[in-house]
Amino acid sequence: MTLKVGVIGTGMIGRDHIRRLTEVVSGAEVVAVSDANEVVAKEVAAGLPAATVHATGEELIADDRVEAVVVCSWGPTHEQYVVASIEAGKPVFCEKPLASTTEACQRIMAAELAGGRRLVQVGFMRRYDAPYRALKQAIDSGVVGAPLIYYSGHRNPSVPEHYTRDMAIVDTAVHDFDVTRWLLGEELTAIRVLAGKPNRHGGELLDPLLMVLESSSGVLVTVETSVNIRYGYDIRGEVVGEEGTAALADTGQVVLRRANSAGVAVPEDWRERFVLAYDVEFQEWINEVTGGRTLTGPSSWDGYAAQVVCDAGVRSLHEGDRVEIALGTRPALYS
Ligand code: NAD
Ligand code: ISE
Repeated sequence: MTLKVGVIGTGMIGRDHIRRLTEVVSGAEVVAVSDANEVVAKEVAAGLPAATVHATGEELIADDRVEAVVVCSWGPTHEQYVVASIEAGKPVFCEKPLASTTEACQRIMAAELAGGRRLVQVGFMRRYDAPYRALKQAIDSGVVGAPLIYYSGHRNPSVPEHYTRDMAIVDTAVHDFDVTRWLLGEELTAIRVLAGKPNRHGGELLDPLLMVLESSSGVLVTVETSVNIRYGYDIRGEVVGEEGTAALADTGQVVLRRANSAGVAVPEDWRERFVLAYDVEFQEWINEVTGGRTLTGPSSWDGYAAQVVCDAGVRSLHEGDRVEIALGTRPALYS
């Protein structure tokens, strides 16, 4: 069976996911696209065999040919499309963040819970990345003992013009919050955000940021965001356990030794670093949707939990204090 997909938002990641759905993974066909910028949507559709261009995302969701929706528009627009997809009874893969406020995430969960079945998956692709899966396996196997500290480093060489102060938390560190919850199998309960000496390439941004979080069993988590670090896109992760440590391996294939140093190639951006994770993420989603199976990827609850941590982080950044995080009870649909 081929899953007929409609893609809303044909910007950078929308186009990359369309390439993935058409040329890399099996079992899917892109039959409709839509973007607030119709010129861009038409350009993308011209490269596809049979894709209709819709003037609005809502029109695309209502299209009878569209069996599942992929949302790749800007974060603040996610809620309207995810809720409309749920109301139409169509599975929806939504790029992160699930929505840009805690309340919007709660409205999405309320709509999904009213239907009684999981229809939403959030694009937290790190869960599909081979080094992260190996790290989780190491933690779960107990080889390093009980985790005590987790360090998550998130470095971008530069960020676009529209990137604001809070985006280091809500757009960038949101990945670290999700992957930490997943690696530790625990919720995060408090956050404190610290800004120190700024990177001169960062302009008005507070960059880098160091966040100190606590998990429900007391694991200390540090998240570093450095979004103007120039040398490349670099993702770090290390768990310190009672009996040892486990760290993500560098992704380069070739270790270069020159000028008294040894090193591996550093990727340019997230597309290169996580290319295989995005592929696996989509293949598993397509297999589950076409097989009529319960979704197992990041849920609305995961999107909500990451957003609650983001909101607390932004408060901590603005007020300079430690902020407690409270999620409430997890509905059975997401257990
Ligand atoms: P982008 O600016 O390149 O593309 C976004 C597109 O959405 C633009 O073409 C814009 O015209 C369109 N758009 C804006 N409002 C719209 C609306 N109301 N309806 C339809 N289209 C609309 O941005 P991007 O980098 O592709 O990011 C898009 C989303 O993907 C964001 O939520 C971002 O956080 C996420 N993202 C995730 C990853 C990841 O690693 N998982 C990486 C990059 C981006
Ligand atoms: C971008 O939106 C992503 O999701 C990337 O994975 C992340 O590294 C980057 O900081 C974000 O801006």
